[in-house]
Amino acid sequence: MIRFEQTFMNFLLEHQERQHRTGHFLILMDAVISAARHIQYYYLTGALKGNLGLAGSVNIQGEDVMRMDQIAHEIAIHYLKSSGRVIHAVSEESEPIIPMNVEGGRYFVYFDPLDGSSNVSHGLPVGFLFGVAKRNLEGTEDLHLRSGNEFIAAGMFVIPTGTFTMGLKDAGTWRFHMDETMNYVRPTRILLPEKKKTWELSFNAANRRAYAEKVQAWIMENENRYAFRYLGALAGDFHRILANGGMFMYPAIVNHPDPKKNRPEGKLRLMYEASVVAFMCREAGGLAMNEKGVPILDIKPEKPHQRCSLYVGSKALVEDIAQAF
Ligand code: FBP
Repeated sequence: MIRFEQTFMNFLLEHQERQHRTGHFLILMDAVISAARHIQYYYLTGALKGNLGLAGSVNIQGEDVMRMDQIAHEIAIHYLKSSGRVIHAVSEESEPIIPMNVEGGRYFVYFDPLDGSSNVSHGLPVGFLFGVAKRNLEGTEDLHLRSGNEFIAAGMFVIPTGTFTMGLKDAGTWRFHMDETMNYVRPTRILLPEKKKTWELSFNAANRRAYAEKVQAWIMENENRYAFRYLGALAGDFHRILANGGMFMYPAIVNHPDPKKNRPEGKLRLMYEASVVAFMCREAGGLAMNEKGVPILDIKPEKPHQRCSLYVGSKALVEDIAQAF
């Protein structure tokens, strides 16, 4: 007897029908899923094909570009363009906004094609992060960059583990697993666990002496209460937080011994990293803030690649550290 699992696309079809919505979003998500599969294939074969090294160029953020960053970007752009549903896209690997079907498109897509660059050359877990917002169908469309609160969906693929997690506006955050046919199946609703016994803290401990005094003091006071885990890839670290609870944080770096390494406004990018995990976290019953105590989803982006500090996870813990801000 063959056991058939519910696929992501069937899950989304039911969701769209329940909401009496069109098929446009299904076509867009089919493109995103195809891109994720293709990126997974190139990452899994990266070592043998010699694609896990440097590309020899520097991106808008002034960081060395990995060959896989370029490959993942190229793949995502191909499928998003071919869907015909995208007005424009913002990618971590492209300084300018990428116009697509500006007149006929229906969605804005903000994405990080391969998050967790420091893990690439080792073939360790990385992520494909994306956020989706919709055209103003009621009035004139000014093409403004959307805040997380204007997203209709956001998700992440942890590559190469084959897990896909996605939040849908007012419909929760759901996890899917890749089956033997490379289909994402078995939708499982994710809610951050209330019980503190599994909660974890996740941050780059090497930077802790460069955080603001108040943040260092909060860590000193709380670090023995929770387990500590850090993968060095937001997608992987947030994947754990969604399952076990706790908090991932990438604070502002304000007094690093090497001033060039200071990041007073934070490191992670608002539109395709922080807002993406903040959206999924809200739909899973959690919270995300910056170091000024402003909810990440409320931050209106002025620039496509602007950075922010990030505290995301179990509401009580994020609210607790926000008391210290
Ligand atoms: P990239 O998208 O360029 O990889 O940067 C983001 C990131 O790698 C996150 O995935 C991760 O949480 C963080 O930077 C790791 O930074 P650090 O190496 O400073 O701890």
